[in-house]
Amino acid sequence: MRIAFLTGAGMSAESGVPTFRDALTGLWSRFDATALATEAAFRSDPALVWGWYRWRAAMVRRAQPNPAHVGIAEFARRGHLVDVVTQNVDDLHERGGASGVTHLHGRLFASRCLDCGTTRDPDPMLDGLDAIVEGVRETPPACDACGGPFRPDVVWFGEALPEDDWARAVAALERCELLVVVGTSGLVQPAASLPQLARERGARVIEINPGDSAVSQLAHERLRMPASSGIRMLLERHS
Ligand code: BV8
Ligand code: ZN
Repeated sequence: MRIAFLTGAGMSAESGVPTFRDALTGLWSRFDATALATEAAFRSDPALVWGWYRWRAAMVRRAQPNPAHVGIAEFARRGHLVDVVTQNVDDLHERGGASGVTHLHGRLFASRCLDCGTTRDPDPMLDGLDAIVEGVRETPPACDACGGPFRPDVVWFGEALPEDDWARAVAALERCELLVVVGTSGLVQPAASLPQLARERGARVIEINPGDSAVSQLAHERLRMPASSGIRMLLERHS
């Protein structure tokens, strides 16, 4: 079967990675994530925002893929044609065994110069991650080429999604027979418009989420449970 998985922050909740709905803690507790994840916030306080991404990178580095990540890779091992499209910037799908994952909103473990796009190897985002503690402001490194600040290689609010990743996601959702939407509130566009696309193409849509979301009404079936239980149930059903 050709299966597409569209995932959000709830996919990594059982790995201990807070969702975007979960309140921020410590230094960032007075901010909401959607405000911090903007170029304006970075320009007004680079050390605050860079520090936030470095902390998230350190936390994800310490986290492990959960049974839902591993279960999605199992579908491919069983011969299904699987496309994974994620809003998450973590690497837990890949560490769970999935290949060819489309990251709609970029990646945590990479950075580039805000002004000229220059990258650096080794990537400064990875530098000394094990020593990163929560709630620390950190000045982003300066670009060797233009002196501009390095920024995380993620898509901030108000920024366009990478065209090639978006095109891959649309193609995956248009050709799937089954779409499994896992752990997203369905509030962020244009990602939240993808389930409609699959449904219009005749795909069966199943949602896995303990709570209601903005895409629930698009689902033929709603599994009101955590990702790990929902993926296990579907694996048993498609064994
Ligand atoms: C753009 C990377 C234009 C950074 C992210 C008004 C109306 C409509 C749209 C807009 C609007 N105003 C602005 C917009 C556009 C905006 C948008 O949609 N805003 C929303 C908030 C209204 N979109 C943009 O800005 C996009 N760009 O529009 O550009 C443009 C176009 C052309 C040219 C120039 C410009 C860019 C959007 C991407 C932003 N970057 N991430 C970073 O990570 O720091 S978005 C980020 O937030 C995540 O990637 C993710 O997409 C989103 C969080 O949502 P979820 O993943 O769904 O997570 P959430 O916490 O919300 O929910 C968790 C769910 O899991 C819950 O439902 C919960 O019940 C469930 N759950 C919990 N535990 C479990 C579980 N499920 C299963 N198992 C569990 N155990
Ligand atoms: Zn530069």
